[in-house]
Amino acid sequence: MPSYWRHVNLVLKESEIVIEVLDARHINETRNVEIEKKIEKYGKKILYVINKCDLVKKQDLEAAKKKLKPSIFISSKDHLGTTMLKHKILELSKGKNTTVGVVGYPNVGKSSLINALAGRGKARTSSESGFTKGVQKVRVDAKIVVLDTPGVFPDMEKNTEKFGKTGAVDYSKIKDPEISALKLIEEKKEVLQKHFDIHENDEEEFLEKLALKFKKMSKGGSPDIEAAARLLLKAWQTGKVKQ
Ligand SMILES: Nc1nc2c(ncn2[C@@H]2O[C@H](COP(=O)(O)OP(=O)(O)OP(=O)(O)O)[C@@H](O)[C@H]2O)c(=O)[nH]1
Ligand SMILES: [Mg+2]
Repeated sequence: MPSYWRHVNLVLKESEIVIEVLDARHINETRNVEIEKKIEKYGKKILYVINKCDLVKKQDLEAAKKKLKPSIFISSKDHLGTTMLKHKILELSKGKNTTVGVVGYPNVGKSSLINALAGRGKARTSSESGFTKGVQKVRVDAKIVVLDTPGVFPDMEKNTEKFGKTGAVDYSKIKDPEISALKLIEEKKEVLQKHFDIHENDEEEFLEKLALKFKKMSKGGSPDIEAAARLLLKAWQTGKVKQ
């Protein structure tokens, strides 16, 4: 078992409440069924926290609100929803001292959420996925201690398409970035067309036009599709594209 998983297992055992952080742009895709099963097995209370809400339209979140219970919507970046989150934790702990584990896919904003709760930079964050390596303990309130964990995805999962879209694998490191870039264009076409001001419906043509627009050319003088794909994933992963 990779050492990251060992950290996560330890945190699941130590915590009374477990927050699963999800990316508002990819709520279902960033759910980790393996972790959710373990939370249930250990009899811990789960709280879904949907982060990066500043990047999506409010109406897109309504369906998730009904499906995921209990859930809270926040933006760690804009410090929105964090007071509500603290109240929710205290409601679940019935006002007692409590330890809260924070788990989720790489790069969903676990460390940022902890900082937003603490009101200052206690947990280290980075736009690079896989940044948190071990467990960090942060007191965010007189009654609440939070445990940060490294991001993990299910062991069984080897899904390049999804890793690029969700930022689980960094845009600079991902192999075959075209695979996830093409999928992302298919799924978020209008948003990306608007963001890059490229009004092209065909996904491959879109990447070509993107390469031309940003002067990403390969040695032979043709559009460098791989470079364009990385550029697109970078903009998406670093939250430059608003929906
Ligand atoms: N737009 C936006 N970006 C956010 C938000 N929360 C976090 N981010 C950004 O997402 C990136 C990842 O944040 P981290 O807090 O390091 O994520 P993490 O889940 O701890 O990542 P790992 O430790 O690598 O698993 C950083 O670039 C953050 O600035 C948010 O609410 N809105
Ligand atoms: Mg982290």
